[in-house]
Amino acid sequence: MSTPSRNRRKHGGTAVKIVVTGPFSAGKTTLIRTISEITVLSTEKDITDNTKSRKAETTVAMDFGRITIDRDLVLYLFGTPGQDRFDFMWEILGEGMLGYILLVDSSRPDSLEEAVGILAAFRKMARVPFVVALNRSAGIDQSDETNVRTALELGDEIPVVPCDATDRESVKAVLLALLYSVVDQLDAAEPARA
Ligand SMILES: Nc1nc2c(ncn2[C@@H]2O[C@H](COP(=O)(O)OP(=O)(O)OP(=O)(O)O)[C@@H](O)[C@H]2O)c(=O)[nH]1
Ligand SMILES: [Mg+2]
Repeated sequence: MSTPSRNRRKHGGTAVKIVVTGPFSAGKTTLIRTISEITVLSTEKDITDNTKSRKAETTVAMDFGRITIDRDLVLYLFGTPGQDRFDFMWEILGEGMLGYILLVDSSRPDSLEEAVGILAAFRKMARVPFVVALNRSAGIDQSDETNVRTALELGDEIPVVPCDATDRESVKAVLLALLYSVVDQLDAAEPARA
């Protein structure tokens, strides 16, 4: 990946790109709509194939939202399509990202299975920090988390966090977990001088 993940903006602040990816119907569009301060630009289209029984619309290109943290930092959120027939968008959307959220529907075992291939593609594409967010996770316990860690082959340094994509505070906590991971990686790369 050649594009720098942090871009200086005109007024001197920094804009960073964060990608929200994950399986079909995990809640990616919902998460971005919950937290974005601008109306999310979404590319939802009616579903016509056999996944129609699960939901009426799906993301075919991307979702785009924005969060201003303060005058020095703006986050741009890009949501990927979940259906693998649109997987060519992953690389396009991943270009220059600071980090990503892998959102999994923890109430559906097939969501975790789909997530394995998506994470493999993202890890191959970019060595940037990521967090795994377990949507609809009310009631999950330690053994569920262990199951996710095993299936996705996650090291201890990768946060696995609960998520309710419809709840602002919950989505904020997921984003913060990602931002802390970014800071940790920067600290590891550039240890503070004594
Ligand atoms: N109860 C509950 N419903 C949710 C949550 N997140 C998403 N949903 C619902 O689940 C369905 C799928 O959510 P989307 O946000 O469209 O999922 P997506 O990952 O963008 O789906 P694709 O773009 O098709 O891959 C929608 O009907 C949402 O309203 C959640 O945290 N809790
Ligand atoms: Mg979507």
